[in-house]
Amino acid sequence: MLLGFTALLSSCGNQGDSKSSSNGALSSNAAEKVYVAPGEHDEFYAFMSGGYSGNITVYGLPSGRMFKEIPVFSQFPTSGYGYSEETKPMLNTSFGFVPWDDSHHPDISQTNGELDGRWIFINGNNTPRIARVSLSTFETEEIIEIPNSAGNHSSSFITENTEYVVAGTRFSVPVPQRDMPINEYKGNFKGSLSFISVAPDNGRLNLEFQLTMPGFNYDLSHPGRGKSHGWFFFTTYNTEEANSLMEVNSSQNDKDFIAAINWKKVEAYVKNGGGTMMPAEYAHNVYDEHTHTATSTMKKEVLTVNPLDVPGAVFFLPTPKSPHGCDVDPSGQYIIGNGKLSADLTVHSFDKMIAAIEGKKFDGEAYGIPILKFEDVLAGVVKSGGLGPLHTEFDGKGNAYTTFFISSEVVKWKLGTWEVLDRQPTFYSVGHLMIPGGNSAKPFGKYVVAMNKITKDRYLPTGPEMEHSAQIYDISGDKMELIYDFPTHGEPHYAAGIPAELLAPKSKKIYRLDENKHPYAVLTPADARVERDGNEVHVYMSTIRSHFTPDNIEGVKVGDKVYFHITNHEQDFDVPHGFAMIGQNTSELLVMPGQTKTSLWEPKKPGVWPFYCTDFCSALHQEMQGYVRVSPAGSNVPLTYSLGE
Ligand code: K7E
Ligand code: CUA
Repeated sequence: MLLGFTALLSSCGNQGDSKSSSNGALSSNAAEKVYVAPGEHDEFYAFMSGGYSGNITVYGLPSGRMFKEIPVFSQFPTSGYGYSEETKPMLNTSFGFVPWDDSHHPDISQTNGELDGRWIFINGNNTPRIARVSLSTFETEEIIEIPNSAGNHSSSFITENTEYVVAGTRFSVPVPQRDMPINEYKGNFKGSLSFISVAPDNGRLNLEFQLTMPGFNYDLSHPGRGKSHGWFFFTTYNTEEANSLMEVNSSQNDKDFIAAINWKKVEAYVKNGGGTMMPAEYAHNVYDEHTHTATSTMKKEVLTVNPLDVPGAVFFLPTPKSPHGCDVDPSGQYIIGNGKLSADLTVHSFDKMIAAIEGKKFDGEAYGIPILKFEDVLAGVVKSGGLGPLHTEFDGKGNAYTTFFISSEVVKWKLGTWEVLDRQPTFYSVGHLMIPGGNSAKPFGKYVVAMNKITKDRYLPTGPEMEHSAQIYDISGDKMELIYDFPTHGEPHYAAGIPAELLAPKSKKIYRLDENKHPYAVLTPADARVERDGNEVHVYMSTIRSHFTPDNIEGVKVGDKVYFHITNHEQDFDVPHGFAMIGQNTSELLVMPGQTKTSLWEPKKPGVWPFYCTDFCSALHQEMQGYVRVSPAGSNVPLTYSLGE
């Protein structure tokens, strides 16, 4: 398949020549470049954040075909995630059940700075959370809430061996939270930067420590890599610490900062007993693949670190002007601040930063944290002529690509010489962009995907709101070439891409029935049964093409809580069964082969009520159905069920 694809590409010849695609006319070469023939597979997976959908959507590149939506922070009736008894605990927080979030930045796990395809992490921005999703099952396996945080935006970025997933707060808040006047923000609110360790064997998350920083807004972040491994960089804005009329008051300073954090130093300090344990309340939710069930634990304390207690660990790099994106090149040498109110890009040098720190050349301090001199750390300025730079990615060939929201374009420039090599319009108002592996030491610089905020006339109108558009540019030549345009779902702020060959071979096909440790599983249809426990009725139900066992149940009464525990006995790839009950106040369930899932039904009315399989599983799928007889409360109809005799 790959060979055929390469042949297709090399037959295209003269990419990037005079034919501009800005007039919307795609050359036949462009069509060939994105064409993935029926039955053929894409070259890359692209995981797009869902923004206000709270989830992740999975696409193929270059075809732009959508493969799946992975529910993460939002209830998802398509699969029953967040509705089934097993998955409800995933959405538990210290605020109770929160069935939605705003997810922005997916990041794939790395080993030695390269994508390893084990997990993908994503942040919940609104009710601060970090999720870990398995890239073999494509299921959300873990969600940890972040205390002392609000607007969990400079998240979720991982260090080069997945030692930590890092989560910074956008909004500074009182730490600990308390009732106080808002206009006493300045000097009193704090910004916490959280370091969550990832267990190398099973990925389990643990909030190791939080740095309690001055009360700025921490917008975005990226890890150091290579020579700068051990450091983490965060853009800040609102160093004015304004609390109202922000669009004016937080843009007064000519320069804000990039905060450079030597996390290895902080880690060593903590390992030697440093830091202050403080009370906190945050949920830690873990999904077990063998019981097919999530548990939620409420944590009670968190280790906080005052940056002033770890000398030499935290510095500020002046950066114009309310920077948004904070990106680090594949070598780890260059740290790029995208000043969203500036026309130029500021590139800092890691080597110069270290030299300035060693020479103790400071330009004052902010709340005791040394500020380095702008000129001492500056590597160069990209004078692009664009407006509103937001985010930068890298192709691994010495080039960087920056999005400009206001001038609506992607600009390609050269690391080291800072010269602009190319620019292409986006349609319209681009936010992030993504090159597979573009946030690692080893990018796969063949395509860049621009994620646009405004769609307007790109597709047939669908009422007042249009889905956001993404655009694929071929970047294998000297000039970028727009080759495709496709709609996305929710608001993909950022995305993470990975070569298909790193994921597809280990994608899970089934769950093994003989490894099913769900307490309500029925491992053979002969064990199917119905049991009453007070007003709770537990239905131990099996499904196999094309039958529910049991399929008729009598003796259920109004006021009962009926739990349908459904085990899918299939052991074939891609044969889920569904379950839906008339009048249930949750969604249907989709149960994967070998899995057990539970749906709660509280019957309201006497009668004979049907249930059925929602997934067209065989020629006799329409026969996959059954009835529950519901009698009035207090009736003495005995509990009986049919096993298909
Ligand atoms: Cu939309 Cu990364 Cu949340 Cu910029 S962020 S666009
Ligand atoms: Cu099972 Cu349709």
